[in-house]
Amino acid sequence: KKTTTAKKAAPAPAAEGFALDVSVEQFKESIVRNLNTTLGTDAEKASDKAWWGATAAAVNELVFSRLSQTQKTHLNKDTRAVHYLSLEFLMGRLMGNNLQSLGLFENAAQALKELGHEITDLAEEEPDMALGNGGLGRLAACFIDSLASLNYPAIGYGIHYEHGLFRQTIQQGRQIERPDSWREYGNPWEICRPESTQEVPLFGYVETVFENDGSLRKVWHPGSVIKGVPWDIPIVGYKGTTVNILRLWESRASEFFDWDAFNAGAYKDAQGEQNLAETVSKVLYPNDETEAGKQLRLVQQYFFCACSLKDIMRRYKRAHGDDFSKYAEQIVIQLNDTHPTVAIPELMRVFMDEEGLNWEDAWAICQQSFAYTNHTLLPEALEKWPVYLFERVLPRHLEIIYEINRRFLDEVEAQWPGDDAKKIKLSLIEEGAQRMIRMGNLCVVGSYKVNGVAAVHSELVKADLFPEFYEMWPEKFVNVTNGVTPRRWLKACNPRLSSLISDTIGSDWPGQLDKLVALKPYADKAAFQKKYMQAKRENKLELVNTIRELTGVEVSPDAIFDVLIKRLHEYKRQHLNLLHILALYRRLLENPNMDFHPMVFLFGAKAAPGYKLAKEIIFAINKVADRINNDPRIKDKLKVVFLPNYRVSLAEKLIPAADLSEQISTAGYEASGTGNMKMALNGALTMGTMDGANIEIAEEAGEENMFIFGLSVDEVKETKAKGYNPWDYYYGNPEIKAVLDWLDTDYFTPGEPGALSAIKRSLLDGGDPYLVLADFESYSEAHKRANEMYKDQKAWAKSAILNTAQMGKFTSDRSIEDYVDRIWSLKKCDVK
Ligand code: AZC
Repeated sequence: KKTTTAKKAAPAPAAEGFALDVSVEQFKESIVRNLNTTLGTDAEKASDKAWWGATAAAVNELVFSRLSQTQKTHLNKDTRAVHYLSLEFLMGRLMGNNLQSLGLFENAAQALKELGHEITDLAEEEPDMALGNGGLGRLAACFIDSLASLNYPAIGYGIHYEHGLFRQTIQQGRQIERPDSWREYGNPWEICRPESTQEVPLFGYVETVFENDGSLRKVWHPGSVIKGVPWDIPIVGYKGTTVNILRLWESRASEFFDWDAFNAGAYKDAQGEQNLAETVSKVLYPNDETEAGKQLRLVQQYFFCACSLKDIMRRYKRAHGDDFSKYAEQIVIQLNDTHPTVAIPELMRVFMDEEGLNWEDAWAICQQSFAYTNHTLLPEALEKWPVYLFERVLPRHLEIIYEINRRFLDEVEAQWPGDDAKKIKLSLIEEGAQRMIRMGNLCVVGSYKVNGVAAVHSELVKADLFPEFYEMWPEKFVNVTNGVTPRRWLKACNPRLSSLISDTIGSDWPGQLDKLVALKPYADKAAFQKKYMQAKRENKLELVNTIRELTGVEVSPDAIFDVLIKRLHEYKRQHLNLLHILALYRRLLENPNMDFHPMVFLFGAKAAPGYKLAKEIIFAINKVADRINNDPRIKDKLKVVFLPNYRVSLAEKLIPAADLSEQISTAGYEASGTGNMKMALNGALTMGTMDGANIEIAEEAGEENMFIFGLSVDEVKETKAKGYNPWDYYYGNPEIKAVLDWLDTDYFTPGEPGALSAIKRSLLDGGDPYLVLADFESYSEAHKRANEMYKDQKAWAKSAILNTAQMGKFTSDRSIEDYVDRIWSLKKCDVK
């Protein structure tokens, strides 16, 4: 009987159980070799940027083989896959995450140290990939991380913007926008795939061909064609076996040119449209929740949808040829908001005009292939496109939309016979001075599932946004509460807390976040509390340095760090926080010995360049900060810091250091929020309204471990229905009156009285649409509770630990499993 005899040499001790077998020595060798062969320099003269590039190249050596292995496996097994169409992917930096996923972070750090470099310093050399605005784009990034980590076949499709979200600087207190040139000097993480280039038709006209057999055929003669060149970013799953891709399309001018159409007069502005080809993927639209309403934005949307569908079709045909009976079985296309809606009529066009299917067959496949995620109820964010624009840019798609609408309105007639008001309300076309296409309605009609992003939001989608559609197709509507990847948002960004957790309960939690509940018994233990608060304090000390470097403001780590980081929007109510800061400032001026634990209020926010009031709020925060930070009378009790250029990599520094997490939207307006999850996971206590996912965070963490305030969703509705009058609060609460009147003086803007009045005007003359004044008192009371509780460090530590312990639900892995169960029906595919 043969037993194993050969004694294998023990592999070099790896930092993690799952880590690749790459020793520190091997990593060093790879970095130095790449310094020579990839970067063309050497260890003596290499810049930090080159060292970073060489480290990235060393990581890629490990990633690329897994990438091809994954692609081969998916091809051979011919698995059903999800195609995540999103105009935004807010990836941030990739080095830390890729190393974490491969289990090589410690070895890489050690290798670099032995070569004379700190990995944390080199990490700063990497520009953020900021191809998104905010929550929606970051969610897409967390989702593709989880899809790969859970071994699901998936591909993300988006645009390879030359410029991501603008870089924000602050000058004299005001936001200045500068272009973001993230790949000016190349990007080591991406691979260009010219062999998969696609052509995208635009403009022109539609010809009706009368066939001899009496049938009709539609032929689109495009006025111009642009090229889409794909760039692939490998997405390394946690523990590294699946490497999926994010495929981003870049636009280029095409050699192909329809001279016939041109001569026939369909191609009007040759020069303009030639330029268009190069500009389609130039910039990300910096509008969060409102639409640019520009032709270029529509072209962007169509461009990336058309390229992606062609790519999907190419892969489908490789396995199934022209037999489309398996299309919906193999392919699910998730629409991240309405931005990729035009994919629906595009797939209809491809099936009918290019593949020869009839309407019924084509429509049946479409309706079983698309699913749509709604991210907001704000009416200004619900996309509508003028009919004339479609007529010009996508004439064939307009015809198809009309036909979808005609058939859909027949269904409406069947459901509500003779009810014309219903038809007017539900029609895909909004009638009026300017006829508009309602993209949300088209999404609901063309998709087999529609989901909101938190429980309360999904209920409002059914009850308020699409009530008739819900009546027609109740089974279409589902909820999938958002989540965040714990790999980036705890393991990588908060190494101190991460090691403490792993030392206490083991290291499985990044892949199974509900394991964190094992921390609960430690919440009461003095020794653990001490270590937990020590990690927080060290994170705060690090942030103190960052704040000094970025703003010159000196803050104390002993103060409560109160953090409000998100896009600037009235509904998110940064100005509620500001008014409360003014109230605290007054109270301290009146009574400098007031019983109050010192606080540092930290803000990070970009405003859409055209959003005037949002920019005025940024200006006001900065002016108030200047005054307060330099007022010796209250010194050190209150500090206000606006950190410029808020982005993913800055969030990674702020979140681990937060004591209080400000989640103060008007109830019913924040669909979910994801920053709320990140901060609670890292042990910040939420100061929040009962809105979005805050409600579910309260269910998990316990209301006693948060500071809940303000009107509920129903109370907000009631208040508005009764006829809300902000003046009642102005005259009814002397503190509100005092802080609002303060904005009219020149106290914060010497020599310029009224420079901050825009906020007061919006709250009084403007009617205070987001009920800032109605929630002010309750907010102020909640802050008193928080301040009081912080003095009892044990009680605070216990609540903070219980937050971390009970955030398991909010891993994006759980969100993805919910999508799989409720919408995608995918199967895991193991990659060897
Ligand atoms: C955001 C929602 O405002 C936020 O509540 C949610 O958590 C996030 O999506 C992810 O679902 N919406 C957007 O970012 N919207 C746009 C157009 O950017």
